[in-house]
Amino acid sequence: MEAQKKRIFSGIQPSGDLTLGSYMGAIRNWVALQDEYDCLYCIVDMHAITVRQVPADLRRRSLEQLAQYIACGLDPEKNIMFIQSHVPQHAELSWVLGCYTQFGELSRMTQFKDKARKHADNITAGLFTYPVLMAADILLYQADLVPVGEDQKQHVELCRDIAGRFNGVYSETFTLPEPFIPKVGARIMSLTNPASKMSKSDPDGCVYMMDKPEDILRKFKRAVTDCETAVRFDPEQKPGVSNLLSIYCAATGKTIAEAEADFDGQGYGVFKPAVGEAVVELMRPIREEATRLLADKAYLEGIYREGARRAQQLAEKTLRKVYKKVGFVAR
Ligand code: ATP
Ligand code: LTN
Repeated sequence: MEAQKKRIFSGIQPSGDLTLGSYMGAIRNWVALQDEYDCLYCIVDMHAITVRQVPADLRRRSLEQLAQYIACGLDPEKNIMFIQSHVPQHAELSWVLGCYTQFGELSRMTQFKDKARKHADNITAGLFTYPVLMAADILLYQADLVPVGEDQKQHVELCRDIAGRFNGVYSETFTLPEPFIPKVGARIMSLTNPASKMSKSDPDGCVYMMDKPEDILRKFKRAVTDCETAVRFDPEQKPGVSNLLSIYCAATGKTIAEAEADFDGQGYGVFKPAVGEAVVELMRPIREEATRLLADKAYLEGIYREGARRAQQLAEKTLRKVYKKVGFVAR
């Protein structure tokens, strides 16, 4: 009999169009892992409303995101792909887990602190408890591995702590998940401000997966560098150039040393467009395929409906166990 495959869960918020960061930090790994693992890939729309969204945009982007997942190479036959709000068990488990999470733990989350600063006029309870919902996402499916970018490591660690605590109070209930963070591309920085992460809800300095080739090239030509000319990897002294080198390596599969050698003695005038070209070629087939898929709404609907059905079956098993352990009367 074939050994049980390990399980993966990951998700992205439909809070903006997907970026080069979402691709290099997360989706690319999802594709690489889909054969070896039993995978669930989610469109986490409930997380997206922790900051204000325009309803029509949220709806459109959720569908676009599914098309982009598939265009990146995720096979709907191999993976369960679904929309978070279609599986009510996420909200249900989130409530329970919130009762096993400390206020102090949530207060220390850097993403909360960052977003609270950015949305100072709308710091909601949802934004604060965001990591609890994320823990529910992961624990509902007993995931072993969570492929994410560097910025999400703290949330996955909190998820482990919550799971460990629950298991300790009751008995073994949840699998403790590990973050899976890529070696190259784990933290792509903004092209206009290399001190901050490239983030889809921060359009400045962002390269979107669906950007046209000429827009991608223009953004790279304008990318912030420094006043030297040497193409050298040095994140402290040369954050802009180092970020471009990381992107170039992630796009071409070259090592940093090989990339530095490629541009030895050549200035930024050659280097920046070359990085742009590498990204254009990486994104071209994805953009074309996503555009094609988006024209077929019935196909996409079939995938997310079937995904939700399969996800619910798995989620319900865990939720029943949890409800029983905490002492709820069986329905
Ligand atoms: P938002 O701006 O709404 O917070 P975001 O662009 O930061 O969104 P998320 O939806 O939070 O993106 O992240 C999706 C996935 O992509 C996560 O696994 C995250 O770690 C990864 N990711 C996001 N941005 C980057 C980046 N700049 N570099 C590497 N990985 C990233
Ligand atoms: N918080 C993640 C999105 C997310 C997620 C998850 C990632 C929500 N639930 C579960 C992995 C596993 C983010 O990318 N900002």
